[in-house]
Amino acid sequence: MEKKWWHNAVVYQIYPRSFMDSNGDGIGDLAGIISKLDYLQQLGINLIWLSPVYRSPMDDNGYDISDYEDIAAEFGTMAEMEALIRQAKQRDIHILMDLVVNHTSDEHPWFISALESQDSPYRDFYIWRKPAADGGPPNNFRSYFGGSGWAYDEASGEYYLHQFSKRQPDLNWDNPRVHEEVHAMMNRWLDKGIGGFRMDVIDLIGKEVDKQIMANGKNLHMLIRQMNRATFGKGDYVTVGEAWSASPQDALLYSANDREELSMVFQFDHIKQFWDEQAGKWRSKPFVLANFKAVIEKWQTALADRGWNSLFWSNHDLPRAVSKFGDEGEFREASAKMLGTALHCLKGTPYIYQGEEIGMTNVRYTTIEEYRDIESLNLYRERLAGGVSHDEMMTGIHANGRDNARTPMQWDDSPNAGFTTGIPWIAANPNYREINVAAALAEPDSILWHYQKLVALRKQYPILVYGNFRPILKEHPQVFAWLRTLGEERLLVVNNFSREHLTLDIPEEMQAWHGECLVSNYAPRDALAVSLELQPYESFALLIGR
Ligand code: TEU
Ligand code: CA
Repeated sequence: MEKKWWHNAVVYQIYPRSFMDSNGDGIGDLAGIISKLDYLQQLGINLIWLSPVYRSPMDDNGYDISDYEDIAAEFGTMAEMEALIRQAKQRDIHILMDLVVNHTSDEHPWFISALESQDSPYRDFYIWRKPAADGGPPNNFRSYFGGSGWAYDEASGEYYLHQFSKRQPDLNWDNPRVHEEVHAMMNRWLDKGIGGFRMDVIDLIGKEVDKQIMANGKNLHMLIRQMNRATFGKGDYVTVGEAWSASPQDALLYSANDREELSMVFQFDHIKQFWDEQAGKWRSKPFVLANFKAVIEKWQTALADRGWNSLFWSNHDLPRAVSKFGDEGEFREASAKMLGTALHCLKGTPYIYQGEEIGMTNVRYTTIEEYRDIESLNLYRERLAGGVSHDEMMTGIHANGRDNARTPMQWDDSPNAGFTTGIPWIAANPNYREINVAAALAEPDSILWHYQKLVALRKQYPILVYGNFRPILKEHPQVFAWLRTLGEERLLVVNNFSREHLTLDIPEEMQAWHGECLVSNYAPRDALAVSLELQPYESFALLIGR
């Protein structure tokens, strides 16, 4: 496959509101991020996915943009944004801006103009429909954030589409002028020296509204290819599209080398397997390793050398990795390191979500008033009105609510985890006193140094980047193991995803294998045998000698 500069890079996702507050207003900001660039350089990452910092009324914490080319006052100034790009690049770190163009904020000038008159030149930047015969919404499409996906505009007697909050009107990608405006904005950002884009719900921009086809519409890949050719395709940029609907076949359409679309996509099969068929994320199913293995094997095999996987446990919309896939109690450290090794030894680009590198956990606020996320707050109200109990909904929010990932980054054991000298916009997880960067830096055997080692391995061992993936011990209910092969080289990766002490029988052809242990969360293993006694959550990667 054609090699790319970013193939051995690791991405670190920053949710700016919660990363570091520099001015005591309780809200993270750009100056705070700049103050932590040395920390990120020490971790060894090369790319930062920066969640939105653009001007926004913050209805959805910045995923509702009112000016794509100015910075929200609470995050700082454009001068600070340009300083961040510059100072990151001095550390060989490139910024991926978050491109949110399925919708704007209702305070964007385009939408304000569209509301003023049906003759506005921006009216058909959005999606308007007449009421249904009964005067209600044009159809029964539901918003992801609760309620109808249509909002009524009194002045014109029409409804506009909003797949997310009613303050996030969907853009009309059937309108070529929308393409022109978005492409021009993207090129101005590329001219500022960014490294590329993360693309919010990119699978939704080709929607066929009247057929209620919202994801994977017929024009989707044409629109992305057009965007590629008009903007980032002119350089060696990194682009990752968020595609909740993507199958492996879709992912090849987005990311195959010859497609001139994106570098890779985020797919969510390993996330959705926790979601209940009826109640979705609000009734969480237990983690079943067999299902997880099947999903990872499917994706590793399908993309192989033809596309490129993104690899992630969490992001700003998802629960914390160690709480979801590992153990947040007795084996928090061991399981967090195992999850790091497992992810970073797969084929694709690993994403570290802020705080994952120190094993931050989910939060369990006791009242709904402590939560901030519009999705949780809206669905709490809607589901309780529908008869769901407070306790059931709080259990769902504790398991899968987005604020799990949005509590302040835990820098040290000072008040508010060293995130702010003021009152944080959302309360810090009380466990910051034990779980924080300062403690991790001081502990040679911490999750943090384990992550630093994983990031470095990717630069040292091409087999981690380009090695083929072949699952082994496929039927084992607690162990997820595989081989990476590149030419004559073989890397064996073994992960005990359970809290059990296990006797692992080794396949006969592998029993004499030995070599260099690249990484382990217990004593290094440099040789196999007839069987191995695995510790709880033990994981290791063994580069097999000839
Ligand atoms: O998320 C898309 C999205 O669909 C998720 O919000 C998902 O539906 C939800 O978390 C599952 O319950 C993107 C952004 O990542 C998210 O933060 C925004 O809220 C959303 O789009 C709208 O921009
Ligand atoms: Ca601040």
